[in-house]
Amino acid sequence: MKRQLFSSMACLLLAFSIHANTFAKSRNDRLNVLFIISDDLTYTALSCYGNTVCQTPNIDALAASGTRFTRAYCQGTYCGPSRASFMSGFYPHATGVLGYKNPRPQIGDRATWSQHFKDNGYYAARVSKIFHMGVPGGVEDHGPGRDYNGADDALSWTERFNSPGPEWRAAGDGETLEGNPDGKKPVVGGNTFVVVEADGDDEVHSDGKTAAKACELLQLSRDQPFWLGVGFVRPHVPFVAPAAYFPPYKPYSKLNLPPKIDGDWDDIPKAGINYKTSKNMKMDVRRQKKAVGGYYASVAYMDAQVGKVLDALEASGQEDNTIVIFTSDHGYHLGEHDFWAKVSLRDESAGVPLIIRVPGKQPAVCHSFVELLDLYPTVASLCGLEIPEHVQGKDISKMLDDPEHQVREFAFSVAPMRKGFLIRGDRFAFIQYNEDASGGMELFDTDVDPQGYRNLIDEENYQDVVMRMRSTLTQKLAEVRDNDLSRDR
Ligand SMILES: [Ca+2]
Ligand SMILES: [Ca+2]
Repeated sequence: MKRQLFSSMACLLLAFSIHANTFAKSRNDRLNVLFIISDDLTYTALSCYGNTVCQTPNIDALAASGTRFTRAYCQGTYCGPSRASFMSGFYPHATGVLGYKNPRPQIGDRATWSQHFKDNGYYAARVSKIFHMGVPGGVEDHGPGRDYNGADDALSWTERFNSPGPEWRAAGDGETLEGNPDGKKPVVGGNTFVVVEADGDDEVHSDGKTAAKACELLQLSRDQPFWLGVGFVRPHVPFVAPAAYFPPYKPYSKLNLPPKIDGDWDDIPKAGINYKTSKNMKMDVRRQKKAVGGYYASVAYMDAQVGKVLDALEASGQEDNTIVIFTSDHGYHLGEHDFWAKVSLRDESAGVPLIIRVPGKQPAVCHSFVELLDLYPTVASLCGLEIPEHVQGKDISKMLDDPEHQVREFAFSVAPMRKGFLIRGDRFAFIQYNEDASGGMELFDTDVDPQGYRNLIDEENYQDVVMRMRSTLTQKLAEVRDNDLSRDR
């Protein structure tokens, strides 16, 4: 009797453990998501996008094993609006989130991208900057008790981690390039072009700490799939990296700058002259070249941190069931038209690098238009989750099987700071300032003028194109504004 009881209990235990195993297995069968985002990274700086000077072996390796998108665009050309958009699933003009705030007050209880995964049983975490954080101000290490969460959204995460670092105060050889023509200004903070060839190793700085924390999280075993966001702050200014990353770009004088064309600005409306230029930053050619070198060293340093995270993923044995995404919140000018930094709606600033690697899918290069807004629905679909009704992006997952697949005829991006709108079509790039175009317009024929030196807006032969683009923009804005939020009002 005793023996019988024991054996039936054993059966029960066995049955329970089989059930538990099946349960655990089915949960672990769900794909993990590793979302890596750099800050202010232009695709033009990456060797996998054709740069022959800047060295990015780790991002290149990821690109070679995944799908690299050549026409990916952000929805807002600086941190706040871009990040609020792809995390919330709404275009900037749908939520009214045009600045540096988190989108929660506007979106109510609608789930953000990571929150949707959290709600579906995922462990959702971020390390460092995913929603907006000021750089360097928001990540500068001011000691304990300081709130480093920036414009973050607590509901989006199971856990969140910040990575304070010394930023422009890092020990080393520093120089302020911007607004410093007589060279008398010390190294300063804020959104300023500063280069610091820093003492010490990777982990002195924010991104080194971010990589170390991400590696630690990847090594932990848990019974849930994960959605892990890893946000690097380089190459956002200040251009601070360990000195070891600088030698390939020195002497700075050997670096090339984009061509300077006489009269290039003559056909650009005032709002189209970027907010930072060689002229208003008072940067001579020496300083411009050093800005490029400092940017490249920051990119190389960030690339090395990406490598550590990808190595940790492989070492954890989860590479075969983890989707990896690498991108940036927007692009950056490195002297094209004597423009610097972000905000502009030209390709260098509105375009982003985008690599998506899904286990079991063939590597490819995809030239179809995609938007950062598409990541939320695409990754939800790849992981077998429903796509929430409010999400305005499109599922591009078919492109990962067939790189010829298309879901949109153009990409849409905005520069709220300039009341600027971009319709980036296959051949034509159209930019308009103010909804009534009172700030001017730009039209570039990228077939014959890929660098956008010649604004065709007043050319007689192109007036039908201008009309078509203007009406496309009006229609797109109307679509953006007709959404789950507006229908709720
Ligand atoms: Ca940014
Ligand atoms: Ca021009």
